[in-house]
Amino acid sequence: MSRLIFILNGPNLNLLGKRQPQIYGHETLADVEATCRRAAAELKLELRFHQSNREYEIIDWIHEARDIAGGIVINPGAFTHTSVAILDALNTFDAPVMECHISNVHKREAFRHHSYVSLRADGVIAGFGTQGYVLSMHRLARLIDEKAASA
Ligand code: CA2
Repeated sequence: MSRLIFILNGPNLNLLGKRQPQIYGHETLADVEATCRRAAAELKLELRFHQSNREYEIIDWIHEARDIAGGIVINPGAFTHTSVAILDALNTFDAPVMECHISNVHKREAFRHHSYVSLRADGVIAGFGTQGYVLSMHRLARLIDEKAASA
């Protein structure tokens, strides 16, 4: 099982730390990436970290991950609630998928309560702030370790 994981971020997450800190906190996406890279080193994972405002780019990264990655952490942003295409792409990926939201989407508007991605995700985390990314990585590392041990 590959120890390479992809962390994929959807639209507007490039603005993290620059707007709406009351919802998304003060850390920038670069801060989150640095934290994830430190966690990856501790967990002996290799990491590819991406963000895009374009649905097709996220789909292309999921396709790229299909042949090489042991797991995906995805915060699809607003595509969570709209994108059958991202769900379809994730359904072609065989290794574990963690869906991660910085805010507690269930405490927010009703349209955020439904997630297409949750139909595929092996785990979902919401409302843990940016710490949710590292928690998702720990879960992926555990699943990768367990799979390796049982092989
Ligand atoms: O809580 C999350 O992580 C979300 O996936 C974030 C999405 C939102 O549409 C989802 O419902 C929940 C929005 C990302 C927007 O990120 C911004 C960050 C800073 C300033 C403005 C937007």
